[in-house]
Amino acid sequence: MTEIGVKTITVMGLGYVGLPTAALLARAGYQVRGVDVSDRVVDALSSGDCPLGEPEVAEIVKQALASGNLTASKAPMPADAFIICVPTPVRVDKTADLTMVRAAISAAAPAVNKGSLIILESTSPIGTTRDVIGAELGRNGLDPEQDVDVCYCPERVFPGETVREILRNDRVVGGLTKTAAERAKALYESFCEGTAVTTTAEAAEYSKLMENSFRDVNIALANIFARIAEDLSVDVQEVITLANRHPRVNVHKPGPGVGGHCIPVDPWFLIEGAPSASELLRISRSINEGQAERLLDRAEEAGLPPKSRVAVLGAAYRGDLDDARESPTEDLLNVLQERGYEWSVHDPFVRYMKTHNGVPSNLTDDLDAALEGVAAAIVMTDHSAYRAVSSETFERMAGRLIVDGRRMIHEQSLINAGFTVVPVGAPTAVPPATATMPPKSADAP
Ligand code: SAJ
Repeated sequence: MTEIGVKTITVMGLGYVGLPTAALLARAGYQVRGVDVSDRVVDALSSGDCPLGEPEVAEIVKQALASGNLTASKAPMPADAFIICVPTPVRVDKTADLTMVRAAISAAAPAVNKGSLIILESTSPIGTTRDVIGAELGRNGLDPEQDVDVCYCPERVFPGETVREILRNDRVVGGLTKTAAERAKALYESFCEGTAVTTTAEAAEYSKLMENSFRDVNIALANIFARIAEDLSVDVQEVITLANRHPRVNVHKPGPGVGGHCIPVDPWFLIEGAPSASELLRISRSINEGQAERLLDRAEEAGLPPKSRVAVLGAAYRGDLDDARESPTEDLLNVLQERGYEWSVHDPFVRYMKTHNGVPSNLTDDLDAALEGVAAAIVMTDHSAYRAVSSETFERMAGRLIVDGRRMIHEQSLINAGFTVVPVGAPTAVPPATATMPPKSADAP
């Protein structure tokens, strides 16, 4: 540990990346002080509890607190290293909001001494490490290249697999100087199994934005393939399987859009930095943002009565998570509101969903109640539980229309039971004349 020159570490921001990182560092023997602006987070940790729900994270956090190597507070203290893991959202106008990075470094800077290592992990526009972190340290009398070691090392965790991903993924470590990068590399390799690859701060910032933009563009391409298939009455799912047999082709999965805290946000940092060169990124964003509305358009074409009541299945942005940040379900709720529909949103895990412009989420964990009497069900999240929903469960709907934004449901058995199914990436399927007739037909579309 001494060759890294780090025994004490302050982690600024105890969210889904900062807290598990702090706990893993504590487990590796460092004295870690976690700092957060939230009373709720600091109070929970001070009482030995973990404010995050992911079981593996909760376990290592509780162990780290019990060992005494991890403590939490609202105020930064001097330390050998500082790691900043705070959110970097986009504003309504899609420009980067670096307020929390600025607040974190300005709170930490008075506690930074000569020789400290400062690492930014938050996904950030190119130049942030130098222009925000370095500049603030400069204002506090420290030369960011001579007096301290300043680095950018983007987090790369996949929610739901956080601990494994922190430990196993390779890291990109970009320094304002080579010495800074080498020191941060040694720190990460002291508690992670992955290799830390050194580069400049700007290349490291760009690599993170490139990774998530790559995914956004590829999902947009899959969604375009889905739209073509819908228009030409082909099933895209089968065609993707065929195309992916080619050794250099990997078509992604079409769906109701792209959610999460990173992929719908990060391309905007590149678009803002280089607007004329980023046309493909902008188009991809607009394709992915338009998927939810397209599902509703197709439901209406299939007979969804105007201004009726629908059940939205899934609030989370990805299956089997309790995370609804930037979820495509919010895009759908916005369009449902605009067009005068009523709805309830079922989710087995999400208990709270932040929506904008006063649009209510009407969230419930009772699937039967959500489906009771509605004109249609719209599947938005690939929760495993939705695979098992039977046609009997859907029978409590008043209408017989099911939109499958994830290709999750047992399409054929539902069609046989008399339901019309609108699958993403395939033409609308209507039941055969011999299908089981609905027990109640009052409001059926
Ligand atoms: N999705 C599709 N089709 C696909 C894959 C995903 O529609 O083929 C949708 C998902 O349902 C979800 C969204 O895209 O709504 C994003 O999900 P995701 O599984 O791609 O990833 P995230 O946002 O949970 O995590 C990503 C990961 N980045 C990459 O895979 C390049 C993760 O490794 C990053 O650490 C994380 O963003 C982050 O924090 O940046």
